[in-house]
Amino acid sequence: MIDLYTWNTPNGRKVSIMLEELEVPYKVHAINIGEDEQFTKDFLRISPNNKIPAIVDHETGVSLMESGAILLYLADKYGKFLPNDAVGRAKAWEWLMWQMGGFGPMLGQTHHFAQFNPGIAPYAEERFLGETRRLYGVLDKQLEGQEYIIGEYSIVDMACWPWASRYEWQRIDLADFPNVRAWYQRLADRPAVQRGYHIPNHVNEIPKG
Ligand SMILES: N[C@@H](CCC(=O)N[C@@H](CS)C(=O)NCC(=O)O)C(=O)O
Repeated sequence: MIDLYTWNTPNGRKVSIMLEELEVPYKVHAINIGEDEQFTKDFLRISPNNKIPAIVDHETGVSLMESGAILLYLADKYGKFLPNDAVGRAKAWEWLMWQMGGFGPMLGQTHHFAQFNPGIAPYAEERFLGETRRLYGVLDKQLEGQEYIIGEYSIVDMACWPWASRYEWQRIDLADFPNVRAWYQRLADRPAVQRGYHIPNHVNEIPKG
């Protein structure tokens, strides 16, 4: 059994989507980051950086933070959603690193400055809205002529999609990025993505794109 510590955010949803895709049993522990539950002593023992998501896999005894590391661990453990060959795996790592270093942190800053605190820091708003738009352009180009980010459906799609599902907060019209829009809707149609999106709570419908 795997314990999943999470909240309804893009980083949390990456892991609940993966666990739903894998169809393995797991127990959800809601960590309400709006109520600072990520700072409790008990949670700190599991997630030393005080952030969700985190897992404890009781079968192997491992406790993990960082969504990218968790996705790689689960993909390796169950032998799914990651290519087997060296080049295929390198492409997966490349785009997973792109998500973890760009299409996540930059979009998160856009949420803070443009969605939650508009007008307070115009430079930051302009910078992160611009960077967000640029990153959508990069993703659109990568998806040209293929259904999934590295060709086959993988943890990379699961890592990027929850961030794209906040396109409204990022002032992105997916119509401007047709390949991203088709990919976004393709994933939104997957039952596992739909189930994973609503973990730990159902807070809103999945944006249609
Ligand atoms: N690099 C980390 C980032 C995790 C992260 O930023 N989690 C957010 C929610 S999406 C969080 O726990 N925020 C609470 C806080 O910053 O105090 C990952 O990918 O797991």
